[in-house]
Amino acid sequence: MRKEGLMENAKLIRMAKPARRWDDGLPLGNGRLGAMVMGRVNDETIFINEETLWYGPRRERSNPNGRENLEKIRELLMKKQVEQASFLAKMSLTSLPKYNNPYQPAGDLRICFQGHSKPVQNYKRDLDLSSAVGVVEYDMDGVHYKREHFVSSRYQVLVVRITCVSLSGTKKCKMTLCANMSRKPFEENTGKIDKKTVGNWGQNGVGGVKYLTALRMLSNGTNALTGDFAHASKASEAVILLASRTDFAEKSELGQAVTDTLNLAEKVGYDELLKAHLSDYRAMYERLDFSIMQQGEVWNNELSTQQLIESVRNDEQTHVNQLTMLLLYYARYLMISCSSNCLMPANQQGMWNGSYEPPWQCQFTININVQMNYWFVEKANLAECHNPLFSLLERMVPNGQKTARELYGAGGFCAHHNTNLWASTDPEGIFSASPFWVMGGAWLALHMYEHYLYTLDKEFLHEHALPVMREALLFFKDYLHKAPDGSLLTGPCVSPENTYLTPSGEQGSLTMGPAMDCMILRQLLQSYLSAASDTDFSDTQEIECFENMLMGVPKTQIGKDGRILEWCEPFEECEPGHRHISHLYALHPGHEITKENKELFDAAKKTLEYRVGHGGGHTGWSRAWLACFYARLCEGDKVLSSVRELLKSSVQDNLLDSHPPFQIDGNFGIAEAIMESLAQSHGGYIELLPALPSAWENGKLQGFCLRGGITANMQWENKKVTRLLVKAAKETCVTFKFGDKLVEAHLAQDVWQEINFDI
Ligand code: FUC
Repeated sequence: MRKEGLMENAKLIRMAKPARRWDDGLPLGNGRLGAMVMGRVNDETIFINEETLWYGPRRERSNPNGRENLEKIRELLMKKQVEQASFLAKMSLTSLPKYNNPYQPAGDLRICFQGHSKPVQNYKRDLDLSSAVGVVEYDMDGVHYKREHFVSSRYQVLVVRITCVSLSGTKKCKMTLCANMSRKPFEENTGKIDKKTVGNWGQNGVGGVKYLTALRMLSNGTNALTGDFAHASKASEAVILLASRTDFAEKSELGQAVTDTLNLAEKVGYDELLKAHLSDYRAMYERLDFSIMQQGEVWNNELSTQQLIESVRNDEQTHVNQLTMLLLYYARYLMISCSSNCLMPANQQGMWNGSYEPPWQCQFTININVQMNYWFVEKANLAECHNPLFSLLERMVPNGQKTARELYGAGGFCAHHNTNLWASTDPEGIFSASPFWVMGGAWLALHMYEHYLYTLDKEFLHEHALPVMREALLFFKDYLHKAPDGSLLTGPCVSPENTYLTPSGEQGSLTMGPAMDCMILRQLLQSYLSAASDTDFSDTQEIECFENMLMGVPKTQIGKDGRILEWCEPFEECEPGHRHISHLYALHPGHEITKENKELFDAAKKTLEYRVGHGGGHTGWSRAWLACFYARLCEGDKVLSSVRELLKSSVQDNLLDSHPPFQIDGNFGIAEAIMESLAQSHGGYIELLPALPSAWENGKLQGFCLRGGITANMQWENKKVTRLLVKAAKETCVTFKFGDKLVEAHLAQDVWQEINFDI
């Protein structure tokens, strides 16, 4: 049974022509296997990704001279000799070698049709978000051609069904087509794998993962293999099944694993593959329903997504609400497609990558980007999509213990600003404003705590969250530097990835105790202490040590001009409109700065105004973060302006976020901003419609989650909550807030209950 309202209008990403670049494609995926569909008429290319296919081997990269130079670098920084400190840090703290190897494509699936070059009419390339099926359709020479694509999670295959029917009903139509895999320019082996299967295989660099991608073509015509092609002749229906694996996590022999997968998919057949896909996908996708359509507005599936976006660029209002809804639906679709039932979390491009030398190696950047990917997942009722991030984090812990020991002589674990398939925790790169930053592990550990706050899953708290949080804190116990005034400082460190000017005109990024570090550390300490003090994770002595640490972490400072200080001194930014706004961490995603704390709240507002006034938000993800800040500042119309700006300047025609180039964090970050405008639960109570833009005056949000184990259905009219139904995972007392009204409610476990604001 469908939930009311969900299927009224299919939610489509609609393209009117084939893609020109790989990232103009339709992204499909099941977390492990990704496909980007170009939709070309004759020479079709579908870019294939396997989430563990990275280049090169696992490497140990710690700088052997880090530890011996650490105190010297700190001394120089404390004496404000920034240039000398940076010079020494560059040589002694950066890794050997410097860069992570890239995440790379599994290859291109090519599909070619014989005699298929006549003019085309009625071309459409649609991604239906409510079914996770991508469709390419067109007419040629009196025949209607249709290709349906989806990636099955249950059966681990990409399925492409190609059909043709005569438009007049008179003519019998048949296709002759072939398919193969290639991997230009890194082709190692291609050919037959068994009598119905072809593919490509190899090892991705010396010591790298071994991979195998294989496909079969099944049709109602004649099927055969020639060279490294599978082909079908005289068919009116053909189904391509494709599977891909690496030996990173595969226990059985690759050929066997892939053949078994294809055998099973072939045996169950197309109908079962589709049925299972729809049922698995919809079980997650349909948990949430969102609408902000105003009276008289209609969902428009006639226009392409590009035309809808173009209307916003022309300053029209007509389709802004539809696109806002699409942004949230799309973010949920993308998250399910790249981060469910899999090993690796969403990387910079989710899991889609058509390049062997992708931007920033398409890795996991953990000084904002990966965290941004996951901000919205709990509230968007996709908690399990967080799991791949947690398993990567747990694999980072032993590596980070080694990094902590070798580079800083400290216990516990730490991670720097990038990680990869092998859960690397070393500093990455040499650009002075990014690698020297030890907060990656601590920030990610807070994601585990957030997961607990949303789910109240005590087992997860005890088995996963607290152990990782404790390891992160043990690092700081040894690593923090005691300044002469007794405060405990991180450092050498940076405020990601900004640079300052010293009063003497020197440029620097290396520093001690920047605001963001203090904010993350304070939140981690407070969270750990509130959850662990009555368990046996830490003995009294350790708890006392963490409590002392909490007192020593510098408080957030406000400068003379009323802005929050980004560094421990009132330095001027070299780039006042810098894309990172790290010193507002405590406003969002942190929750130290709330409207109850007026001084900091006002300072946060000023900080933001200054950044925006100097051109801030020029990358997609930065724009999305601005929108999140505005939601926390309860400025709904500015959230909407940020959504508009994102649509105007930072999305591609297929609505994928653009840095530029394509980077997925903005898609996920804007979903967080939309959800935070509608409900917030970080301040110890639940606030409804805290930042509602005027243009969203009526709407509904059904099936969203809040901290405290709460699921809720909300409707509003004329900007007033008209219906609120909530259910708690555990019996609890909660305060709900709407405007000035407060309602205290006692919620029984697992019972839907109505909350009435008497408006
Ligand atoms: C951080 C950002 C860049 C980019 C990269 C992947 O380094 O500063 O803008 O998003 O990550």
